Order: sequence, then C-alpha cells, then structure tokens
Amino acid sequence: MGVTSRLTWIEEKILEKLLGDASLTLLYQSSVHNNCLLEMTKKCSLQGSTLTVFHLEEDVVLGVFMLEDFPSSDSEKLCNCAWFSLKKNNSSGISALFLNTQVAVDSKDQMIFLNSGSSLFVTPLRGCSLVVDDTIMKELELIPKHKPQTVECEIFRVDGIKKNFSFIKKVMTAEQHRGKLLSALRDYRPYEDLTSEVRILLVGPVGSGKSSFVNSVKSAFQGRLTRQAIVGSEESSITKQYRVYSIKDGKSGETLPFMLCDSMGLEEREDVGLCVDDIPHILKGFVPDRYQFNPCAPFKLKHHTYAATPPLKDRIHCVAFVLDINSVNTLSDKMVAKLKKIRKDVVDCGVGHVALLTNVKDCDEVLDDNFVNMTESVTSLNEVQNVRHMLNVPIGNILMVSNYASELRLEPMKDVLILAALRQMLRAADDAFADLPLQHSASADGSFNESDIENEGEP
Ligand SMILES: Nc1nc2c(ncn2[C@@H]2O[C@H](COP(=O)(O)OP(=O)(O)OP(=O)(O)O)[C@@H](O)[C@H]2O)c(=O)[nH]1
Ligand SMILES: [Mg+2]
Repeated sequence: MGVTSRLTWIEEKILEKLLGDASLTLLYQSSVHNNCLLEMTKKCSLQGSTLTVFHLEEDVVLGVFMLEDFPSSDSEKLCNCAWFSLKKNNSSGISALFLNTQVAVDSKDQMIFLNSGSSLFVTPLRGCSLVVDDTIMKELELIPKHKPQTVECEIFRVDGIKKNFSFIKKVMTAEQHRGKLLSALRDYRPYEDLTSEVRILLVGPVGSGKSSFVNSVKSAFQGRLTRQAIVGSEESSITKQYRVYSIKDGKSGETLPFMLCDSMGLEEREDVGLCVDDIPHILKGFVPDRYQFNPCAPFKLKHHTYAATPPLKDRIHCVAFVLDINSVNTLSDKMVAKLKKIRKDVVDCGVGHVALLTNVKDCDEVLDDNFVNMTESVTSLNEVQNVRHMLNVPIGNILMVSNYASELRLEPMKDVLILAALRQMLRAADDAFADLPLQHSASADGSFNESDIENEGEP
C-alpha cells in the first residue's frame, strides 16, 4: 500500500538534513494502519535506525530518532534517542535533546520511553494524549498549556547515516545552531541604526581564501552552494578588482544589511599584489565597486569622479585579516610587515578588526559542545597564538572557517563556523560604531570631517 507522509517535502528535507543527510522511508502511519501495535512493530522493528514523528496539534512536529532497532512487540530495550521539536512554517525553530533511554512497547498498546525507571514519554497508540515529562517539554520548547494531542504518528526508516551517536548529536546540534545563527543574522541591525549597512573588508595574502569566504557566506544564506566571486590558485592574485558584494537571504529574498568587500591579494614584493597605500582610501569609502587595482600606483582620488566626503555607510566598518591557517607560521617578514602596516591604518581609522583563519580541517573540533566558544585545544594552537601576537587581536576575534571549495553540498558544521565568524565581524563593527566620535554618530549616514580627507586630492 502506498502511504504518503503528512510531512511536506520541505519538512522532510529539513529532517533529513537534521540527521546528517539521511534519507527517510515511511514505514508506518497510525491512521492508515489503524493504530495497530502489532502492525507497527512488524513494520518497524529490524529496520535499523528509525525516526518516529508525532504530528501534534498547533502545527508542531515532535520527533524521536532511535539509533538502534525499533523494539519488537511487548519488549524493552536501551536506545540512544535524539528528541526534537519542529514548528511548522519556521524552518529555524528546531529544539533538540539527546538521551539514552529505555524504549518499550508494552502489552497495553503504549510506547514508553524511560530514564532510570521513570517514564519520560508515553504514547498510547489508541488514544490521543501524549504524556511528556516536564523537562522534555521545556527542553523542546513545547508550551505545556495542556497535554499534547497527537493528530498522527508516523515512523520512518533512516538510511545513509553514520551509526555513531556522538556524530549524529553533533550534526543535530550544528543544524540547530545554524538555524539560530541564521535568524540572529537575519534580524541584525547596525549599532543604533547609525548606518543602513555594515561593510566588512577582507584583506590577506594571495590565495588565503578571501573570495571563497564571500562565496561561503552567500551559500550559507542561500541554502545552496553559490560561486559568484571568482576563486582559484595562482601565483598572483585572482581578484583584480575591488568588489563590494551584497548578501541576499535565500528565505525572504531580502538583501541583508551587511556587505563583504573583496580585495586583491597581498604579495611580499612591493610592486605586485594589493598596494598597501590603497587601504586608507578603501577604509574611508573612496574606492568604488569594481575599481581595478594597480599594484604599481596607489588609488588617487579624483574629485570629479568620486564623492569627496563619502557617507558613513560607504566606509569600511570592520576589517577581516584573512590567513590560511596552514601558512600562518611561515609568513615572510615582509608579509608580516605589510599586515602590521594595514592593521595600524585600520586602528588609526577607528575601524573594528578580526582575524579569519581559513582552511581549517576539523571543523567539529573548533567549537565546544554548545557551539559558543572555541575549544581550548584550538585556542592553544601555535597558529592561533602567532596570529594573536602578530595582529594584536584578542582570542575572541580570531575566527576559524573551512570555506566551501570543492564540496557538492552545504555542511552544517561549516555553515556554523562561517555564520559565527560573520556574526563576530558584525560585533567588531558594532564595537567600533560605539566608539565613534560624537559628530560622526550624530550625522549617521552623513559626511566626514574635512580631516578625514586631508592629503587627498588630484595627483
Ligand atoms: N579546502 C579549502 N580550500 C580553500 C579554502 N579557502 C580557499 N580555498 C581554496 O584556496 C584557493 C584560493 O582561494 P581564493 O578564495 O581564490 O583566495 P583569495 O584570497 O581570494 O585569493 P586571491 O584573490 O588570488 O588573492 C582556491 O582554490 C580555493 O578553493 C578553505 O577554507 N578550505
Ligand atoms: Mg580573491
């Protein structure tokens, strides 16, 4: 009999992603199989990992992933369970909880989950009311207004996952965290609305992953891989033009209030790569999008072409020093001198700054279990300490990512690092806004002081 799930296609995809790119096959549906316990255990036990989904009233889906085989009729077994709730029409609203529980299907037609002898969750297959422990209700952000009523119970076989519960835990937590980061970034507004958008400048040696970071951020917001910025590996910089990229939210289609500004790669030699003297002009907002960098001659301000006093929104508000983690320890003295010179300009201009380390191998080791702080093993890395001293950036502003390079699909852990890095860049920009001299903050999108443009004029 062909059974169709009550989950929408999108909900099914969200759940498949939540389990680390699994595929779901519907085995049992309570309304179709007449809430029959025998039918349920016959269809679901010995199928490997399963996902039991309770469709509750008020458009809430409550799910239990069981790594081990579904219990057979009138039996009890120990199972690694991951619980989650998903609010329909809100793809980012996933709450999850991981427990090692006894799962039993008893002779009273009930499925029971027990922890240390006390029942956490009871679902009478022939009634409608679930009995859910208060702690679970709280953790899963279910409002205990009244007992949750099941509209339907569906059980899926889960294929294509790693049979490793700690991995599944990590993926599910990452998915959950990704949703939270995305919603926080979608709601982001620049400090005290001083400007309508925040501009983040990416600078760093040739091939360090600046343009790849632009593509990675765009991909994370689009929900699919995008490659607008040209990337590649060559001796000299692939990026030849100054580019200002806006970021679109794939969900709402809206343009978000932050932009990434990509620059030419730095090289050791003086007459190749990004000209360090261009930096103050970029920081102050004089350099237009698509400006063709000239390694031999710094940018010259032409009054008839460019605004003499760019508004605050055209200025750079945060600089990210992009460095490949594998080459941090072998940067030449000349490169370090260039980076330090740029850092001095950045500080002189009152602009926030962070370091972004790319090419990180073990993404799931960077952040702690709560995805909030970097793990101690990461902060004590030689590379991290070197960057801290070289650029004088606090540990909290040393960010790590693994850009999308040759992947075929998005990965939750990568997205988490990319989005967390972006959020920290915006925080650094906000700190700089908070520190702006009063006349700047008062004129929001207005002009700078004359002092901002002194020494600039026709060549
Ligand atoms: N595996 C991996 N590859 C990366 C990462 N970041 C960049 N790459 C690769 O490194 C190469 C250079 O990346 P780009 O993004 O072009 O570097 P860039 O800093 O923009 O380089 P220029 O514009 O030439 O200065 C490309 O082949 C990328 O695919 C990363 O985090 N992980
Ligand atoms: Mg580039």
